[in-house]
Amino acid sequence: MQVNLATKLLRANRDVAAENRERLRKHGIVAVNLISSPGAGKTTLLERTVEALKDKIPMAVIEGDQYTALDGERIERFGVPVVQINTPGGCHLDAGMIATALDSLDLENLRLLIIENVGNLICPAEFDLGEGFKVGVLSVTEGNDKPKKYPVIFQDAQAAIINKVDLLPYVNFSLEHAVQDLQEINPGLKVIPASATRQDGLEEWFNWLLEQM
Ligand SMILES: Nc1nc2c(ncn2[C@@H]2O[C@H](COP(=O)(O)OP(=O)(O)OP(=O)(O)O)[C@@H](O)[C@H]2O)c(=O)[nH]1
Ligand SMILES: [Mg+2]
Repeated sequence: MQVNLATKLLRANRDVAAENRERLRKHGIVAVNLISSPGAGKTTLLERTVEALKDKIPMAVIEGDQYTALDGERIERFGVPVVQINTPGGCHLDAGMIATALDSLDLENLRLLIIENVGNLICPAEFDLGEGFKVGVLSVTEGNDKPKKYPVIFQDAQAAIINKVDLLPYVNFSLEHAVQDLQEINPGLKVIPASATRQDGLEEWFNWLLEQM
């Protein structure tokens, strides 16, 4: 019974995601679903991304968070449209939430939509939002075992950012090993080592994003 309910829920989500995807396609908008465990650096990466690209590409951000608007406020400072979605107790965004958020955005004048999912490496992976691309963020403080322990997001993603490489001298993490594991999980995955604070690897990330437009 429980299994059936979960299947129904995922099927209903998939239908709304397909509607979102079609709506975004009609408007020529590329949507990116940014997923990571809490604190891997999604909002910091977004801050750098918005700062670098907002004058080149009309963009908006959807911020998913369980309880606060803190991340939304961080992005709003850059003057791009932000829709904050709270999911009290919920560990992921779903397609219906994105459909509602799309209603409040000026889709005619957008080209890039970045969605920061709720910080969680497991639940968001199951829920298609209608995005064009999924990007997984892993940070070097999380440990080398994480891609293999939580592979679904990396299997489905088009790119993975290994963030916080500035901390490599202080943590027990092999970048080489992580790249190897990620590419074993998904041979087509674009892997970008980066530091959102020291700004390493960000040009490569921006260029990858621009190539998808
Ligand atoms: N050293 C270092 N710290 C970083 C880097 N990127 C982010 N941080 C720090 O990591 C912490 C969490 O960063 P956020 O960007 O808020 O992470 P997040 O993934 O958005 O977190 P949630 O939205 O809560 O899931 C903050 O203290 C950041 O300053 C980095 O490249 N290097
Ligand atoms: Mg965040």
